[in-house]
Amino acid sequence: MNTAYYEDSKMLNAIFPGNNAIESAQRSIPTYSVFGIDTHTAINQEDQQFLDELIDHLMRAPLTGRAEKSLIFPLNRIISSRNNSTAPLVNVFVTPNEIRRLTHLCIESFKAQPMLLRLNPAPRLHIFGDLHGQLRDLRTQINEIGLPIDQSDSLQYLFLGDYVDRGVQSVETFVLLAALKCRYPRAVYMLRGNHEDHNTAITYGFYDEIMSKYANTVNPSNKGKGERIWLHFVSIFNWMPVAALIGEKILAMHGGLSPHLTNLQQINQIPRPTLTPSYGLMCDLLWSDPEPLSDPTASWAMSSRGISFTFDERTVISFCHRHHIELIVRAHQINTEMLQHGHKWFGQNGRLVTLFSAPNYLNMGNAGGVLVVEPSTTTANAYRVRVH
Ligand SMILES: [Mn+2]
Repeated sequence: MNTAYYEDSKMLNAIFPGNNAIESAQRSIPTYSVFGIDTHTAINQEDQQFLDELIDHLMRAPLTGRAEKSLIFPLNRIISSRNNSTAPLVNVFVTPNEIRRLTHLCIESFKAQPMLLRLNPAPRLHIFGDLHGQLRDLRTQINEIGLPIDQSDSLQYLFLGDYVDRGVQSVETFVLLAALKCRYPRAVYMLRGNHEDHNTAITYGFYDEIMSKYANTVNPSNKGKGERIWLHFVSIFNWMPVAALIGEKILAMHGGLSPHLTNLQQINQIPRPTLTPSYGLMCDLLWSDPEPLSDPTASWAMSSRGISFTFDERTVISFCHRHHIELIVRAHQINTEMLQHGHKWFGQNGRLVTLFSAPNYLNMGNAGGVLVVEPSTTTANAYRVRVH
């Protein structure tokens, strides 16, 4: 793996103007529990052991030699046209019982969190963009950064969604993250992407992956099993939070801003459980994109995706100014400008960055980007993008 570090001094100053500023911001954050982070979710010893074994199983399972057809499962039209990679997969199977048990823990854990998470970035927060079922790549990235247990409270993960679809190990990718999230509720945080939804994942691969892995129709006793597994995942999706406010300075979500967003507290008022609506605040947080607009008088435009909007840099700057936000971190896009480093700064002012963390996505040869937020109280505050 090729790893490079980027220090961006312009961003460094923009985000954390000085030690005093960040320290006072930290002082003003009393405890995690005030914000509804699920520290009070009691995980008993049996559940802990279950999660440890599941995590261990997924992290240690060997790779297959090469991607064999039988392991990619009967390819549907979308996947076969998009993924003909011969890279090895992880040779692992999660049982229906494991999924059932994890679903229960995971829903309880998400329920205990607000829709807008509030995190303190200290001491080290890693933010991931789209993953799309690439378990092998996710494991490599986690191995490089470390599991929370290895470094006791010294690192945190925030995942911005799109765990499923496109890639062929979406089940295992989501299960690994959900298990880590339940096992380490103060270190691992997950937001919902537009693919974590019944209407999207039924079309772009996840539903078909579940059916091919869990609905063996040759045995009549398996009737309905695939559907039940699918509903387990969808019921988790419907409880996932949609945005995170980090150190009161960085706002993170999967898609982007919304013309409906006038007060950050509106995010906490979105009712749950819910499918992702096709219009409105929640839809935009998961679906919108930044895009330079040709009309200098417009701030918002209809998205070419056929859902939600695009917004320009002036919208970003005025939003940041109004809500005292220094940086918006989002995912949801990969384009030719992102191939080399897996991320892209939007506009001239460095107020928005797009992350994409699935390397060689659909054989595009792209790098996967992971943002590291690292406030320091001893030296100049560090802020860097790590590129895999
Ligand atoms: Mn997306």
